Amino acid sequence: MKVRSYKGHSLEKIYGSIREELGPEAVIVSTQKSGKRSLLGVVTGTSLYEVVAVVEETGVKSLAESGAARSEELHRMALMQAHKWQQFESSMDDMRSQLEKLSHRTLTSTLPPMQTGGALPEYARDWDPRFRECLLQHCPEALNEDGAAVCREFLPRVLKVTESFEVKKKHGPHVVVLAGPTGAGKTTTLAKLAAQWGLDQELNVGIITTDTYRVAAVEQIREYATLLGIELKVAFSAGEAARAVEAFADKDVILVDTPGRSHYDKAGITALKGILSGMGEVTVLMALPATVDRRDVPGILQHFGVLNIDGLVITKIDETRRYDLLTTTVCETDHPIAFFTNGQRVPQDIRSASMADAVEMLVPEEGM
Ligand SMILES: Nc1nc2c(ncn2[C@@H]2O[C@H](COP(=O)(O)OP(=O)(O)OP(=O)(O)O)[C@@H](O)[C@H]2O)c(=O)[nH]1
Ligand SMILES: [Mg+2]
Repeated sequence: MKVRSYKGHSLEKIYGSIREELGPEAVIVSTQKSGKRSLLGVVTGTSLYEVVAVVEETGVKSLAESGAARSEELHRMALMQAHKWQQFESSMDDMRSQLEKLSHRTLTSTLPPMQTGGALPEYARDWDPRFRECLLQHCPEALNEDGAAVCREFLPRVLKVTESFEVKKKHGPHVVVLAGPTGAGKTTTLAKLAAQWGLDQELNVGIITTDTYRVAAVEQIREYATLLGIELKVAFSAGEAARAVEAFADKDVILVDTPGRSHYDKAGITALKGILSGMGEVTVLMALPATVDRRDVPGILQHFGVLNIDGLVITKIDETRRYDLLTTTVCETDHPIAFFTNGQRVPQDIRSASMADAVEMLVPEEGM
């Protein structure tokens, strides 16, 4: 393992040097800021930063595991598990694609001509065909050219939202994990929830980050934690994650950040599952950007499904006006939408998912 210390006046330049010299796997261990202090203790003049970064020289291993042999054995076991899991997943993939083809054929063969013609109302044109089929069977008027009002009335029977996500404190802290694709908004959402629960509801909140893969990921969440005055623990392994949860036994709620993963990165998602397995009972919320192509939603939900998702957070709803992906999420999963996020501002750009919002997103009132 390489450990390097960097000094400079600009964090951006320091991170650049770390990235250049140690590569993207480097992990920031500490950042210290110093400067001349006036008599009243106020830092004056230009700040000087000292950043310590480490990187494994061969593969990624736990930083905190002290016994090298134990660490190697664990690493070897993890690789074997990942390999077995990949074999299992690829046979499942084959089965899934066969089933998808079959169900697609069955559905499209039963669709009446109206479904493929131009007579559908604007709002339903890009909806998941399975969703339209459901409407056609249970409330066909909802797909008439002037069916918006009927459709708005029917949608609450099929959409699933939490309305109000409750923090449960029955047997120790409620552990809430944010998982999902890269850049989906996990860390930002976590900071919004931490602020809402910690500041507005005055709950005792702790944050654990397991995202030790990217340079600056730990720094990003550390900044939020510091700003919010919330304790943060960094977990590099399943063992550390378990110990961090134990150490936060006095908290009402523990928010856990995870590294972003492409849904095709099965090994990465499996490794994440391993880390979470040490945390006991957890509620996993999956961040899914509203901007995602709805045709990618089945793959994302299937691959992240190994984490036992409990609910969805639809992020970035401010970045699009098309919410067809909601029709696919309903066809793919029973998990309710717990939150919508609608901007980059922490903490205000988040709200509990309401049925009224979900209906409005699919059939906007002005479209009537
Ligand atoms: N417009 C908009 N931007 C958002 C929203 N939520 C997050 N973002 C932005 O999306 C970008 C990525 O957000 P992060 O919270 O870092 O995403 P992440 O899922 O933690 O990313 P990784 O950890 O790299 O996988 C940042 O620029 C956020 O400000 C949202 O609701 N709306
Ligand atoms: Mg993040």
